[in-house]
Amino acid sequence: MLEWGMINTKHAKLKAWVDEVAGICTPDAVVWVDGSEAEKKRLEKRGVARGQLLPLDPEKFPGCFYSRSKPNDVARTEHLTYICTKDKEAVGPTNNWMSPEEGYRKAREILKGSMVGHTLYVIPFSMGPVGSPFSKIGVELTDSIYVVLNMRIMTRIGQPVLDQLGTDGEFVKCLHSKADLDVNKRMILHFPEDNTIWSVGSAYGGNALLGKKCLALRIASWQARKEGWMAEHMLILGVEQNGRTEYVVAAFPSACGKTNLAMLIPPEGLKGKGYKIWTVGDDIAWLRVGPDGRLWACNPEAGFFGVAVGTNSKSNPNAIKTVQKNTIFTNVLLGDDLSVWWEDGEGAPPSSGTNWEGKPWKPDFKDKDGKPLLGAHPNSRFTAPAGQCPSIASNWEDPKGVPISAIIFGGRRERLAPLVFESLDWNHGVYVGATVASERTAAQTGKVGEVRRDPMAMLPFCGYNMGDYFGHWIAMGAKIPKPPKIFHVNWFRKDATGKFLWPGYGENLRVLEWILARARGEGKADQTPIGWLPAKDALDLSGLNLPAGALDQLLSVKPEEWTAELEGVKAFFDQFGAKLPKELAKQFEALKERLKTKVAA
Ligand code: GTP
Ligand code: SPV
Ligand code: MN
Repeated sequence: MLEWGMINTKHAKLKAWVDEVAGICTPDAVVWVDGSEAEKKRLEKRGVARGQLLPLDPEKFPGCFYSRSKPNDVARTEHLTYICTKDKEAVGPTNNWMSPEEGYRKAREILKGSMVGHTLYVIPFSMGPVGSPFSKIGVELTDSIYVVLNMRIMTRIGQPVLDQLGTDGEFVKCLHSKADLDVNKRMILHFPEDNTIWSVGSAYGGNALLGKKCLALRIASWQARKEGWMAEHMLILGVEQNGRTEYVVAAFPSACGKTNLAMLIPPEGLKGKGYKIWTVGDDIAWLRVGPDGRLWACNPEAGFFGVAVGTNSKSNPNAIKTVQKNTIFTNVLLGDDLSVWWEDGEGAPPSSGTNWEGKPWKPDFKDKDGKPLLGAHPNSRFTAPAGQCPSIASNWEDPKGVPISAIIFGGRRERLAPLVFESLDWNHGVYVGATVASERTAAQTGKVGEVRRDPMAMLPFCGYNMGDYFGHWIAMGAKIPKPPKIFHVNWFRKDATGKFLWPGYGENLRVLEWILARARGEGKADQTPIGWLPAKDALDLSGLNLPAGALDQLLSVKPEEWTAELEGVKAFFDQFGAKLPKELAKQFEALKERLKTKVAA
């Protein structure tokens, strides 16, 4: 078999595994990815020649490519995502389970000969800086050039990783094949007991870039529980003022504002306060207890795989600047002038182009229901190197990570959840995280808008029984001598006419400001049954001009609505049976009592 690229490794197990997979998938060639610039150019050329990539206008978008996936392959498919363990209980009621035997057998059927006529690429990658004691190494075998080029941006790849692995280093075995991209033969399988991931039949980001959700969350969460740390679906950002920088992490469900918050630009009204915001990560945080007794966070990724639709120089100027070069755009509108565009994007759309489905597109075109024909899919994405972000923190690759002052949970709730509240203590904060609910977005297939429970924004990403996961959160609290405070935010509350009550985006710094003050033991707050809310004048709203009554609505807590919410929480918790930590049942009862007292008062 043709071997292309240098195989500079003496790792016998790795080589044997590559041979074994090549034996199943029977590619025409095996290529070891070294991560060099020359290799990148070669791959881009090949991708273009095979019609998988299109170079954009080199003047306007240097180093950028366009890619379109199949219309039925544009989001994560949670119903086709499995955790395969010996014991079904290990994955719990919120994950799909399959036995490892069945998983391997079914996927092997699809993988057999799936790479005939294609090349198998071997991508050694590191989640976290190469060589950091906190990093985890994976090797992804894939038949997709798109995957190789995306992994090159999202992770650290190539020879340095092989060097780090040495002759017998541990790695996660990641196998990906597009196969025939048939949704009926699509499976995203995780074998945490074997340190293995097999993904077949999809080329969409979260299903195919196996370092991201599959390794850095599902497999890592399993390892983290065993090893005493945390793998979370969180952004990491630093807030600098007067020479001091404080860091927060925030867990919001997919397409609920992590990238936006991570790259926030201080709003006009707070300009005089001299804030600077530093981006450390926009999607995943690995958290450990540091020698100083605080919780420290690292971003295991090296790039951003961000939602394109809605990104413009008003909502997220730093993201717009980040994607001007060396970026891969997936499922956006391709202009005939080799430009890209998306709804609520930047500038005027091109006069004509091809939309995400490959259909001819002009600004006035309508779909079959008479609605404007979408240029970009709502879950269209950009893949861009983190280092290109103007707000990237100078210490974003520090293997120690950054010390965390506050943990923020949030969801997309039209009603109920106030703009912000602070939990009473760590265990109550875990309850708040465990009961997050959010309206579904386009980031996963399914009905958009429906409210579902998404604890810690990890529902689709926790690699084991969520009852045990809640227990792990409780246990971690006891192990952190100086724990961060835990908050909940909601940027998405609406008024009676369906308009957002809070302007969001940069203005969210006003909420962060209060959160950080509270974390320091400052900032005024009023106690309510659900936790501490900002006192009437505690948020700095200078220059904001909120409509009359908006702030009252944003900060209102109606005990009867929260009492009604308890029903859904109970049903959700009941699924876990004996796995639900007693502490959470206690928190539930305590909240119920506090709500009663308040109603009576
Ligand atoms: P994943 O990459 O899927 O994990 O998502 P993410 O959490 O990084 O999502 P992102 O920041 O890309 O959020 C995208 C969606 O949230 C877009 O529809 C934005 O318009 C919307 N959004 C982000 N921040 C705000 C905000 O402060 N207010 C409002 N109303 N919408 C927001
Ligand atoms: C998400 O859906 O939460 C994402 C995109 O960040 S993906 O990597 O596709 O999961
Ligand atoms: Mn995400």
